[in-house]
Amino acid sequence: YPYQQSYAQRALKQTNSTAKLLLETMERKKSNLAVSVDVTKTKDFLAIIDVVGPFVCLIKTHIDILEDFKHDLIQHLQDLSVKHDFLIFEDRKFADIGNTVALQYSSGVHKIASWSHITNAHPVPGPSIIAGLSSVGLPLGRGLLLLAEMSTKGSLATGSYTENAVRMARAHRDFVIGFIAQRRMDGVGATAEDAVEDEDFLILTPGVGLDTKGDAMGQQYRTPKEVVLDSGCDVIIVGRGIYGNDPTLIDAIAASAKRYMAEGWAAYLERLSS
Ligand code: 5BU
Repeated sequence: YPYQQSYAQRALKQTNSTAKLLLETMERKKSNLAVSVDVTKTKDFLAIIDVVGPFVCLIKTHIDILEDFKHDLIQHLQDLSVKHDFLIFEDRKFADIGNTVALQYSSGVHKIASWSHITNAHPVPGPSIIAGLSSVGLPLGRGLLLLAEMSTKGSLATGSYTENAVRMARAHRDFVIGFIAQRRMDGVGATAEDAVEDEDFLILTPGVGLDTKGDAMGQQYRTPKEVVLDSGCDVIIVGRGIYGNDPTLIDAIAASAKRYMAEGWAAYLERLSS
């Protein structure tokens, strides 16, 4: 299966330039770690990114969480992305009609498409959401992930919903590079006519933690080994497992990022040799 090949080999076959760049970056930095920087102050946000930067392939943002957002923050974020060689993923979870999501993606306060290599969308509106987002993102060379599954207890994104999400992605491979999911999606929901032998969707997986099993609001954690080795996912997304609840403990944050990077990469190497 393609996912048992190295990230470098898989990069060669990607047609979307962002998917290619992410896989190349993972190989170059020997990291399948994405850090989700969910803090409310710009100062903490940039300090965490600067300290975890060397250990990640990707930084995931919820830009609307920042209470002191000013647009010059974007330039700082982009400078850090160049300095430390990582991509940016705004976890926006678009979920509206094509026309509205195109405006939300291109415009407003945050102008997400202008700086975020990757964003994501709920498949709930149907294929028109991909048409709307790709009208903005494709000319910029961006990539989209569909939310095929979620990490939370009681998630409704299961069964035929997940299968239909994969079918939607399969029909839009120029822009949809993969999924937010908890396992591999290659071949899911395919019929005999679909040529899926070489299918290779990127799987980015939140709900990763080494020290706890969940939080008080339905989040569920698995270890990097469960996610990468047992479930075949490509990128581990870690938030509070790395910065806990004190975003100012910079040395501890660097140490945990290093630890998750090592665990994620070891699980990947074990998958390659299995
Ligand atoms: P945590 O601190 O590692 O629990 O943060 C997880 C992040 O991933 C957080 O930003 C969520 O919004 C995001 N997330 C998730 O946890 N589970 C999902 O299924 C999806 C996103 Br989609």
